[in-house]
Amino acid sequence: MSKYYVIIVSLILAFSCSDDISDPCANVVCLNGGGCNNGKCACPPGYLGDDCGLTMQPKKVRLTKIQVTKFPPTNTNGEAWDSNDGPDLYVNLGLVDGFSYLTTEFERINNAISGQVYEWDIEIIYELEPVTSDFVVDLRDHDDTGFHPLIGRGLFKPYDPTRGLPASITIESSSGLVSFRLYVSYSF
Ligand SMILES: [Ca+2]
Ligand SMILES: [Ca+2]
Repeated sequence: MSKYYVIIVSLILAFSCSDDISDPCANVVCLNGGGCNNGKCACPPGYLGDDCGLTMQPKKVRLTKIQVTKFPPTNTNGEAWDSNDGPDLYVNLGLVDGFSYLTTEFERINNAISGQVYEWDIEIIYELEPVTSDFVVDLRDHDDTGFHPLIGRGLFKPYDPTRGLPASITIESSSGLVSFRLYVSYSF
């Protein structure tokens, strides 16, 4: 065997080796927390597509926390919710269809102050289904008279493909005076 043959074979091996070690993920971009594996994106739960840019419809959307981030100090007539102190907040949530509230009253927050944020951790397992249905969330002032004035009402869908899969859903009442933030988790 000539030494030239050995050199040529060595050069061929060197080039093919350099091809082998080139990174197949060098030009691959994976969205939404996906990782590249051998040139292909491996997507986290809920995401699919070549670059993990598509969201999957969740089977379940579970409510974990409700926040009221904004409410007005008075009703639309400019009157305080309660004459001597702040409103006694509670939240109801349910399907819009027939206003069949799925929740009983969450614990009441007495004498709330407009401008502060209030929140309710959801300790029971509470699933918002069907996930693409219209839901309503109401903020009311509990009164001993038994009539509980509506402070604000927001509408939302637990899953909206244009929104993707955020960890929290922000909802404004139609007046814009009341804002809710619903913290959710998804399963697929
Ligand atoms: Ca009160
Ligand atoms: Ca009250």
